[in-house]
Amino acid sequence: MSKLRTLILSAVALLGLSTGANAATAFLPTDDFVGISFWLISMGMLAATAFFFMEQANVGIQWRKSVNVAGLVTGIAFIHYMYMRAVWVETNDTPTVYRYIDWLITVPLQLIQFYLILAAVRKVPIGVFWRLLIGSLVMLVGGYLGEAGFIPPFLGFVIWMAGWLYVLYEIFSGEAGRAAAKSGNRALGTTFGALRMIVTIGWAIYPLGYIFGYLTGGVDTNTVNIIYNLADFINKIAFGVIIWSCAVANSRSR
Ligand SMILES: *C/C=C(C)/C=C/C=C(C)/C=C/C1=C(C)CCCC1(C)C
Repeated sequence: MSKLRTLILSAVALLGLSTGANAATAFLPTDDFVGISFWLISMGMLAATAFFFMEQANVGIQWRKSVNVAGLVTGIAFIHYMYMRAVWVETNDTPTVYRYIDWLITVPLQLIQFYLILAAVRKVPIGVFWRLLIGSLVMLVGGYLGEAGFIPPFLGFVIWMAGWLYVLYEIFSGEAGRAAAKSGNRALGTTFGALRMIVTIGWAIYPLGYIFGYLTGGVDTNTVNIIYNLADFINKIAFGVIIWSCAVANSRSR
């Protein structure tokens, strides 16, 4: 049985090696720094995913959902990074469609985290969950329709901004923000504040990449991709780590 497995694994490995027909384009050149950033971030996503899922065992039961969702976000991003990396290394093109599919799934999951971490320490109305979900979907659909040319790009940008501002309102001064302020939980207050800063400042990196990449004369694919990759590191991995540390702090004090 184990011999058979070794045989199958070797066959798969050989097949994998032999499909890299054109070494010049199929492998990462030493001076392709954008490609290197794709590799680094994809491995970071893998490590973060394994870490969050393993840490399930070390947090209180009411925090497992949040730490789980953090792992789902980096896991989904990891799979997309494998594809984005291949598109970049083989064609030097921006893998827009993979990014948007990734955002379509991970952005709503991340906003739902605000609901989940509140729900871990107190009662929260379910309306908070729905408003965060709907706000994030409005944002993403607007952005995609604009970038894909179904509606004028400027209109897409405006819809994005509207959805984003709505979400910011909810987490700063809306029901979610007020619930966090009233929670009386120190670790939650700090965490909620840090996550809010990520959604405000960390997320602003994407439109900056968009402006530097697309709106400053010609399309600079290097800049767009390196900025988006860096942003994903902060907004997905660091975001998850902050949630995890809050979960650990709260589990210990119980
Ligand atoms: C994990 C991925 C995340 C958190 C992605 C966030 C993406 C954005 C905040 C994108 C924003 C954009 C605008 C505000 C204007 C139009 C261009 C976009 C789509 C880059």
